[in-house]
Amino acid sequence: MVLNRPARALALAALIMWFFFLYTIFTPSTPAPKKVPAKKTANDHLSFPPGEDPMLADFDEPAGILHRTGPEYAPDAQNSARINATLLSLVRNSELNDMLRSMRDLESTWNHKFNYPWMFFNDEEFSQEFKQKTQAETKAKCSYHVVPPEHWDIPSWINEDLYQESAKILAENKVQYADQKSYHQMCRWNSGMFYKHPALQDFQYYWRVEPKVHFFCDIDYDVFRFMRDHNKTYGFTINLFDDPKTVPTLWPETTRFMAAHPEYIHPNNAQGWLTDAEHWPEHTQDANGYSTCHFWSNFEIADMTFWRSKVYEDYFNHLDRAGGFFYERWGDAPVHSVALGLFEDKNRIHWFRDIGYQHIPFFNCPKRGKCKGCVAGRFTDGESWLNDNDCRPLWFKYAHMD
Ligand SMILES: Nc1nc2c(ncn2[C@@H]2O[C@H](COP(=O)(O)OP(=O)(O)O)[C@@H](O)[C@H]2O)c(=O)[nH]1
Ligand SMILES: [Mg+2]
Repeated sequence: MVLNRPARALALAALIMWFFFLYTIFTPSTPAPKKVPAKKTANDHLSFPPGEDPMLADFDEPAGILHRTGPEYAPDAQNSARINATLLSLVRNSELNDMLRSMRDLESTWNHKFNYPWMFFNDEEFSQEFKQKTQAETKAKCSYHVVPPEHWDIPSWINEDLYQESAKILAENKVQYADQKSYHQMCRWNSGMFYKHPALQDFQYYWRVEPKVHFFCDIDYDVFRFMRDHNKTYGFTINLFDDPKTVPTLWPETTRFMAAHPEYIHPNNAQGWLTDAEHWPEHTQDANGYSTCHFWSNFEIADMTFWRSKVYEDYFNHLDRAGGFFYERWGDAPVHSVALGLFEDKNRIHWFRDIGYQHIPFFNCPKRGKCKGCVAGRFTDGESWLNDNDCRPLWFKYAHMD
């Protein structure tokens, strides 16, 4: 059949409209999630596709109003601009020198401008030397607190024989710190106890600081006011995969809890990040459904209102009764992260990409003029397989980069 020119044009237009119709019907209305390269081998070190590492993009400070230093941030300011927030550190007397190093970095990059207080916690009394030398590092007020035994001691329902037996098996499986009782106690305290300390009752926000960490970049705004002004619950720098052998029943216990309390799950949660089985399938399988992705909690800037909520209290009590802080080696990082990923609005979690940070062996090192001492984009200075532990691509896929 031969068509004349107007008929051909008409047929062509109809064909184009038909394809357009098919395209609109079959294209999903929400954009496809960003592709994350699946990990295929243990030597696959590619965390981000080439050119997509956000740490190699220029970034200075978060957008919006930021509060700068001024007389109202002087240590003894009458009408202080500080909010009810503190720097917080659980530390041993024996770690004094490492604590001083952390303080020096944080004071010089940030706190000498804002003078937030330092609060030190310990399961025993701090020595005079510890008190004198830490106070000498800052113009801000330091205070020293002993953790009450009821927050630190191993709970009565933990069976000592079973703990010993489990610790032996974990140690045989090369789980780090498994046979160090105090490490389990520390993880439990950081998970569900620290914010109950009487000295913290009037505080809402904290910045957790460990001994022997580094801060590389000048931060010129009040990060606590940033948290409050932007309605943030939790701020992190590094997002990691965990060793599944430390948490084999954390996810099964969590699913049991969720089944009993479906109402606790936030509609805008980050469950996909917690359950991704594509990026590192063996890990998710070994951890019985948990990707093991977690915010690395040796750095935390957070609002304790979340930890003090009934939702989190119920969750922590459920986990505590299940015994995994002792029979396994549940860390406060996965516990905090699972709770945040399920029960909090993921938009209330903030990546502090501008804060250059290191806790051996990992870094968060941005490309900013205000950083010195770290290499932009470097994730680890340890062996190259450690790069596999970078879980940020998953957080960005299932949540966001803000
Ligand atoms: N006071 C006290 N602090 C502890 C104890 N165990 C760990 N910590 C602190 O808890 C934090 C984490 O411990 P760390 O040894 O750094 O563990 P890692 O970062 O997982 O290797 C650090 O701030 C330690 O100082 C303890 O038994 N007593
Ligand atoms: Mg540490």
